[in-house]
Amino acid sequence: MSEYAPSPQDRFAFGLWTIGHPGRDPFGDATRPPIAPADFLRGLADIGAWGVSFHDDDLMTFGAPESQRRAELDTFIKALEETGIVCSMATTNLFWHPMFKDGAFTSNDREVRRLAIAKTMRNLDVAAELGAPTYVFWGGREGVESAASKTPADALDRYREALDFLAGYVKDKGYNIRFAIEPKPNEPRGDTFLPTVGHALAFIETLDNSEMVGLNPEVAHETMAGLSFYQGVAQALWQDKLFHIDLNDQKIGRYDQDLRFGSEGIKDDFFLVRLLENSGYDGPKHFDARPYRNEGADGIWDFARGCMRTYLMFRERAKAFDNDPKVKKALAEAGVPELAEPTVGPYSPAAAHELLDEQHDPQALASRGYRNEQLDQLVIDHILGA
Ligand code: GCO
Ligand code: MN
Ligand code: MN
Repeated sequence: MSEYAPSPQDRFAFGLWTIGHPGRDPFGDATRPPIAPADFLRGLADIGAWGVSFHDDDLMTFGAPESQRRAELDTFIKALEETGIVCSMATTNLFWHPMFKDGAFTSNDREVRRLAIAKTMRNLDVAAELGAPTYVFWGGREGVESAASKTPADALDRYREALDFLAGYVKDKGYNIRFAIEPKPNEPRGDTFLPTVGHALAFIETLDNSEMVGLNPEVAHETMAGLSFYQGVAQALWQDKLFHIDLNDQKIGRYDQDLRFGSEGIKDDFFLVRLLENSGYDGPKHFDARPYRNEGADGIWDFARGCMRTYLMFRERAKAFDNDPKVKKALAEAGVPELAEPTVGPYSPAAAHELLDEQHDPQALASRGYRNEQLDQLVIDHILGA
């Protein structure tokens, strides 16, 4: 057990809304009492976690007088200092209050849109004070049920306008903060704008300060859409856009489940951990998951320890996989290193001539075997510890 004990170097982080989730769902009320933010930090320190993230409303009561909000923040800052837990990410709650029912940055009501931007600016100040390097934008209510209710191009214009304005604010204030967009296909809206990693990557390129904006992809969200999270994260890394990550788990085709990391899609999770570990990604490993609704006061910490333990087991298995001579041989037989070789290099007339002069034997090429069955069996052998 102890060999999978997390340490702060592992950079495991949890959102204030995760472990302490009271178990409320659309069909039933809370099953557990909430945890005060300062107690939450002490719990995180006890289990060897490193970081914490928060929505403005998790920390400071929405609509309360400024003096009360400041006192709530100060209590949190004191607990951060006492526990050594790092504030690794901040975000805005733009989905809970009924005024956001038609969206926030993309609400049809201009006053709601202006309020949403101002609410984000105020929490960017808090994020800067707490030293959070990443600010997440999850478009909870940015979407539609009725396609007739918003012109998609106008909604995307308003989304972009908000992010451009907020990036301007961060630069103007001299804050050391980058933005990370968190795509999700649906829930709570019928259709959400920027539904997948691919949509978000393309959108980012249209922003004024695109270098400041990357992604916060989440296991559950790509999986809900039936996509491979591993492939999405790999492309985000390839484009230098993996700024943050939300780890949890999810069955394909279900409602948003937020399951303990590594509890469902074991094969994709194995490849994900291998990818993160081999890529040099040094951001937080942030768990955005919640304990089963039938857990009590002890069970919620079993859940949190389980997320980290499984990550560390995958890390160990991935290392063993990469060091196994049988795997190296199978990778070579599958041609994996060959794909890293350039195909034709940059264009030149000489290279084009050379290519056209080449003789190829389609029959011989077609008869090659790639031995993927043996390779994939080795993956399974390693995951199952054979
Ligand atoms: C969800 C999302 C949220 C966001 C959070 C931070 O499906 O509800 O994953 O948990 O990650 O609001 O932006
Ligand atoms: Mn989610
Ligand atoms: Mn999330």
